[in-house]
Amino acid sequence: MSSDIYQPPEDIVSRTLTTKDQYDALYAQSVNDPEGFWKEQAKRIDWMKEPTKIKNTTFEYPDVSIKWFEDGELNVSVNCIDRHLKDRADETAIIWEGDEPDTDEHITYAQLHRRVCRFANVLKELGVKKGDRVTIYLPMIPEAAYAMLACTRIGAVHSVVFGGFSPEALAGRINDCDSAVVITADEGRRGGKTVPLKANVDEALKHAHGVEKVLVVENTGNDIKMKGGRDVWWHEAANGIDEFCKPERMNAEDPLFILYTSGSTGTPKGVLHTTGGYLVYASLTHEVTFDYRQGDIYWCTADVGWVTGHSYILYGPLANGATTLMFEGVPNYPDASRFWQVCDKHKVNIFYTAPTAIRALMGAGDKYVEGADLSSLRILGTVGEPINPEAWEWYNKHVGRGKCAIVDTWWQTETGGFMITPLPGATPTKPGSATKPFYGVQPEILDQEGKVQTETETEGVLCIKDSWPGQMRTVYGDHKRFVSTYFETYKGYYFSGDGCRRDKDGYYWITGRVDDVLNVSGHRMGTAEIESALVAHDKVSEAAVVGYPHDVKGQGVYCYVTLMTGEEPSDELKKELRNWVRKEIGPIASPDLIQFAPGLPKTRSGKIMRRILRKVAENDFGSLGDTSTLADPSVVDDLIENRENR
Ligand code: 6R9
Repeated sequence: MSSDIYQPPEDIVSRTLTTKDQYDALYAQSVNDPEGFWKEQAKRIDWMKEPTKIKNTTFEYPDVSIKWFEDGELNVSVNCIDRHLKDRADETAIIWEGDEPDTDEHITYAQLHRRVCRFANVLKELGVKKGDRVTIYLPMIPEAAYAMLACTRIGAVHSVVFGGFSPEALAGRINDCDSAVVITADEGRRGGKTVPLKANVDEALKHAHGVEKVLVVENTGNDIKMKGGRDVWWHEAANGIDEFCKPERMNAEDPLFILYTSGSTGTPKGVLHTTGGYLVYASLTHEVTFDYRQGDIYWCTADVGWVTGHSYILYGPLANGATTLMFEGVPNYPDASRFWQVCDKHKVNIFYTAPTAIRALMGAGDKYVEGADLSSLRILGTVGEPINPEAWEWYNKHVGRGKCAIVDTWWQTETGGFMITPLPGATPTKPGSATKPFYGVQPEILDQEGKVQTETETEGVLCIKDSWPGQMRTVYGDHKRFVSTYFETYKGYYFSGDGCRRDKDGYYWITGRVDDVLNVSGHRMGTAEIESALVAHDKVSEAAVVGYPHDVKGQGVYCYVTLMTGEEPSDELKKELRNWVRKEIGPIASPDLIQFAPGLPKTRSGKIMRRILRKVAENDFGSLGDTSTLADPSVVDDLIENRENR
């Protein structure tokens, strides 16, 4: 734990939205009088019908129910676009920066309005109605934003699937939410390579039978196959279509989007967010945590396929009338100076990225960042995993040049927006700590038995005591799973799945997942998903997957694989299995290390003892703990002897 404390930079304090005193007062109000606090905050968005009921929530097991602003009516696209037209029609809503350094586009709010309306009208022509689910499998091009906003315009529920997911993963997500329409592009571009998105959709649709229409955006222009009657080119469908689309009146609790995320068991869960509470929360957290000022150029480097892209590329910033930068490329293409060149090119004021990117760029050498000016930067954010103090210090010194505020924002797909984070002008920071709770958020640390830890300085699992408006409402189609995943183990609390330490100053330090979820380069994946991909290979009889510390990715994927009788271990087969997992799930789940193990450590009841597998993967043999309950303790020696070396 780093003991350094950094005071908010003078320049920021002198003109901040939120001073320390204001934070203290508002935080106190937000937890003492949530009704009053959120009634006031709800005014930041435009309602077609103002809510009179503010909060109606209970974490009481098993009757968990979460409703915010439940009699309010609104439309998200109106809040993100139309309401800015009066004053800011010709200001830039989206700066798009392409994969190649010489490609970019500025899209004004007026243009965004026309394009989203046209997109919405095309969806209507394809038969999409309020409440229908639409799967979006697009690269980071402006059409991804148009498609998402178009869904909100007509009340359709989008499910964005990250373009790096495989056809199999895509098919599972299409089927789970019953999408009849998929929006994709011919191909994507990333780091100078193309991604065969349409071909992946074709492959996925062999296993997803409910899809009637595929809307295809022409992006690279390379040849692809179009299936008659099913596939429709966006530019053909949009030809001559009306440039106005009347926004649908939505209830605050109508579903807004589904986003699939990994848990410790089974298939990914469809996290469902609803309309009113989510938008209030995304817009408030964006403004306050980034100390956002009208006119700022704001860049979040995430992909819209993740929640960070939803809340902090699209909905939060656009609801606030910001200029949001959307980047198609990757941090190290053409070289490791790309991020910094983009910051200089567009005079970015607020920059938000992931620790894994910071570590990778730090590893590439200081010369890439030293050549950049970066004087426009004021606020730097990080998200996705705990940031190690070395990376924090490097970010502060080399990117922030010691004059920026750093906000380490802890939150989850499930929380919709920031939960624990510093505020730039209010919170002294400590490298590696997400610091203090956001308004309305009451973190509690519980021990394994579920006892709330009352001392300030403590460690345990991180739970949240009461609801906040951005909270997910259910797992799509499986409310029981929602209740059992988040509210069963620690009754009366939302259980985050993260471990956490609180220091003597009341600062929170997230220590990582306490369940079987890996965080590889800030991407969440369940060990169970990778295991089921491995055992689906016909040479594999059994597999167990754990994480191990990785310098750049945070965690790496370590796979123990038992082969079918008669199969010979080989480097060739390792390669085959690696490619297999990439094909089954996607490149982000690619195994880093594969160890062939004749047997896995199991209890007599047949449960794999992951604790031991983790220790071996971590190279920590000294503390294997009690192995006497194993059915065959000798397998452990074999595991240690044949450990994969990094
Ligand atoms: C937004 C997002 C959520 C998990 C979460 C935690 C980890 C995210 C973090 C962090 C430490 C931070 N996490 N931000 N850990 N410090 N600032 O990443 O959502 O993909 O659902 O992942 O990521 O473990 O539980 P999601």
